[in-house]
Amino acid sequence: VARLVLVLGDQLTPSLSALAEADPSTDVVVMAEVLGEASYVPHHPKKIALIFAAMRKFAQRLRSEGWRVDYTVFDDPDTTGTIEGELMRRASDHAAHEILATEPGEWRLISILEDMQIPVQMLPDTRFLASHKRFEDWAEGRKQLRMEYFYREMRRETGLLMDGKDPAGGKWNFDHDNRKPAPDAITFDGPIRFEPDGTVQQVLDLVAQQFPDNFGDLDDFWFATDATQAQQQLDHFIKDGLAQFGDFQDAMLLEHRFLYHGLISFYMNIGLLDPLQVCKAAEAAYRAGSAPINAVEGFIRQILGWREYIRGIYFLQGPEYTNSNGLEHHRDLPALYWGGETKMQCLSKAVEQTRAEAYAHHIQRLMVTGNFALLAGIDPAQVHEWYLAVYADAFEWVEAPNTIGMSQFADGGIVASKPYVSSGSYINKMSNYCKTCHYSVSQKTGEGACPFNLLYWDFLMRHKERFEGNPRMGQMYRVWDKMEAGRKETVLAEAAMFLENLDAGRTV
Ligand code: FAD
Ligand code: DLZ
Ligand code: SF4
Repeated sequence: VARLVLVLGDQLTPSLSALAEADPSTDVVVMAEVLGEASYVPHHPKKIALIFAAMRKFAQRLRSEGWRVDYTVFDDPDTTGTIEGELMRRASDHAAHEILATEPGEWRLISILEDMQIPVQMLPDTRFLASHKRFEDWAEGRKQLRMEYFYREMRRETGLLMDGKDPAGGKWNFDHDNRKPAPDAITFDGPIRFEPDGTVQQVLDLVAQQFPDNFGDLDDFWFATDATQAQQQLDHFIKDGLAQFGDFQDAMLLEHRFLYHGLISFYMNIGLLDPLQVCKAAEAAYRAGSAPINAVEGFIRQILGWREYIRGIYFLQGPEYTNSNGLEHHRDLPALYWGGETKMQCLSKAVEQTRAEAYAHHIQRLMVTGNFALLAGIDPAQVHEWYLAVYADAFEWVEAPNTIGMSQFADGGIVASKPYVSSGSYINKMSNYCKTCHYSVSQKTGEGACPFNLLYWDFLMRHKERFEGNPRMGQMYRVWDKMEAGRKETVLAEAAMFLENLDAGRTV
């Protein structure tokens, strides 16, 4: 009797646990492009296209390897429109009474599978370096879940960048050498732009027709849509970008959307690249002398450390995590996040490139769009839905702890030990945005003052009780204390005026 094997749009890995458990001679793979998954947030059209195109190619690959794949295209006239509906339909076609699945990366889908009429055998997702049990064991009994300590254990366990018992280069973390301001010239050309083939073009036509109103441009689609192409992008980055990754990982430039970033999160997240192989490729570059330790350690830390840690937090915290609102922020997400006009150059550019590419790099997400949302007191659930919608690499297990936790501090400090807030000076230091901005970053108050400068103090004052005692923030409260009373009043009044304009939908 056939069993069904569910393969989701972000599970496109030949060694997927559900496939490994199944028998190609009797079991049937179920893959489905469905409205349910394509509309739980208004995904960027490029994200939908990436997933559908990669799903179609993965199904072809499975078929060529001897699997029977029952594949639902989005416009199938008989579609039920949901994963559970399609599983039931296929179960009745094949008289199947068992489903094999690999645990989805979202509580919503896990609970749907758990509630199915047909028994679902949910297998662990083994495409990660730390299992749930491994992370739980690490977290057990700790007062604070600091990524750095988890990362060191992962280094020891995997042997990545280890010289015997010691970390390669003599230190666990080389961040001290990283994070330089933007350079004048960029020598890495970013993503390989894969020309759409027949399959991709069909998907692009479909997405254009079915999702005409979603935020985001579909034209100029360059993503890799199979494992071979994804590997080419990785090789390209390791060869030409990695060496400078560390130095400029926090830099932002008007003219360069990609700088020295890997552009591989989407591929790892949907299963086209294996994170351990990515780390090994980076380590090989270090061992061969083609990339320095500060770059390679920094890069491996993002994947072996942050990516695994973030996933651990998502599953440790449970389904309610996305409702966290520890700072009680309730302002609606302003229209500028969806491309509404703004005079703030940094936000305008970050949103513009997000609309064009379904990509922004970490510091744009954290210190521009995230920082502004946090300073302005935006409802973290709305911020979370925005990030989940607009980035091609966004799946809840990785997006939510980054947004709710790291960026919005809404989880009360599980992921971040202090809120990632800054005035305009940080953005000015790391980018060239301010040079051509309507606002003046050096101006603290008055007509034309950078809004980040006002909102920064407003945030600190709103949450004085909570943060004044934080050792890493106390110094900023001392600066405020020393400020002249009249000036304090002006700052807070101007911040209030700015927020009033924002709420009223005026262009700010
Ligand atoms: P690089 O800069 O080249 O970094 C290499 C790899 O490290 C990335 O591909 C990624 O897999 C990993 N990585 C780096 N930082 C993180 C992190 N904080 N968490 C997890 N992995 C990390 N990343 C996602 O994959 N999906 C998301 O939905 C997502 N949402 C985010 C939301 C916010 C508010 C913030 C601040 C960060 C978010 N990130 C997310 C993390 C990070 O911004 C992206 O992983 C990175 O920008 C992807 O681009 P890249 O491949 O060029 O990365
Ligand atoms: C994101 C996404 C989209 C847009 N569409 C589909 C789809 O049609 N079919 C599918 O199987 N998966 C899709 N996905 C990915 C799922 O939403 C993802 O598996 C869950 O969010 C869990 O990470
Ligand atoms: Fe952003 Fe302020 Fe700089 Fe303008 S001046 S780009 S608003 S930080």
